[in-house]
Amino acid sequence: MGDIFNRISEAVRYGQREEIEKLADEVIANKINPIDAIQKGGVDGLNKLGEAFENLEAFLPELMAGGEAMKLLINKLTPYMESDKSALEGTVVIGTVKGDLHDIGKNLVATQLAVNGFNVIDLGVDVNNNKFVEEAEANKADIIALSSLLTTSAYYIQEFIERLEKDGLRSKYKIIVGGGPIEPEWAREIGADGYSRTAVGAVKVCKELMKQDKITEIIIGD
Ligand code: B12
Repeated sequence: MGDIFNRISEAVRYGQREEIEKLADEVIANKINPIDAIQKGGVDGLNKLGEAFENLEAFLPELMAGGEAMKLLINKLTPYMESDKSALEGTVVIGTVKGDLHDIGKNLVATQLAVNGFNVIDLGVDVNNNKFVEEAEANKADIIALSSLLTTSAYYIQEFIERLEKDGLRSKYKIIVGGGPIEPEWAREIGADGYSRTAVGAVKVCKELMKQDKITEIIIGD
């Protein structure tokens, strides 16, 4: 099984879409858990690509090709994800914050929440703080989920929480944050209610958040 994850990782790292098509079919045919294929294969490949980009061994076109290959993998495997929609868990408004166009991780979190019974309103990328508030109010959201992959855009998460406090809306919503540069310690510092490094962990955190009226200590997922 490790071998197929390595092959997926390599195909994403080098943006090989045709290879991804074949590997996704192999995952489906062999009934391999699609989440494992995405996490242990695809995410690993993107991490390697990210490192290469940092070391000037890969450039923007490669970054884009890798992102596209990953999206293809996710699109092909999403219909095969196990779903548990026994009861409506709650409503989550999710988006990638202002200035940030990365949406692969955010989409994974949104999909996992949706297949696990949450009503998910996905605002897309480059979402400004007004939009998060407007949509949360309009959809009577329980949870607002913010994703950031850039150190520069992560600051808007902090600004968002401060703004909710100022507007007297903070206690109305549970806030969960995540994305590459976000560390759990920072999430705690800025007053978020939940944090997770993975999409599966995000579901657990959101379920836990729905059980509690008042969050006294941040809930950290895996
Ligand atoms: C693919 C990619 C791109 C693609 C994005 C395609 C797309 N549609 O998303 C493109 C080519 C567009 C891109 C552009 C840029 N990128 Co880029 N990109 C990446 C790369 C390689 C992978 C990101 C990814 O999708 N990872 C896989 C997903 C599944 O992981 P994830 O997003 O972290 O999500 C997981 C968790 O974090 C968590 N999660 C995510 N969101 C949330 C939200 C909540 C609420 C919760 C609970 C959890 C959670 O769950 C997810 C599932 O496991 C990363 C490197 C890396 N290792 O991350 C660089 C990286 C993020 N990019 C980087 C940079 C610098 C850029 C550019 C500025 C490059 C440039 N010079 O133009 C631009 C910025 C564009 C913009 N304004 O946003 C840097 C950021 C450095 C920093 N800390 O600020 C990185 C880290 C690369 C590097 N090592 O230098 N990029």
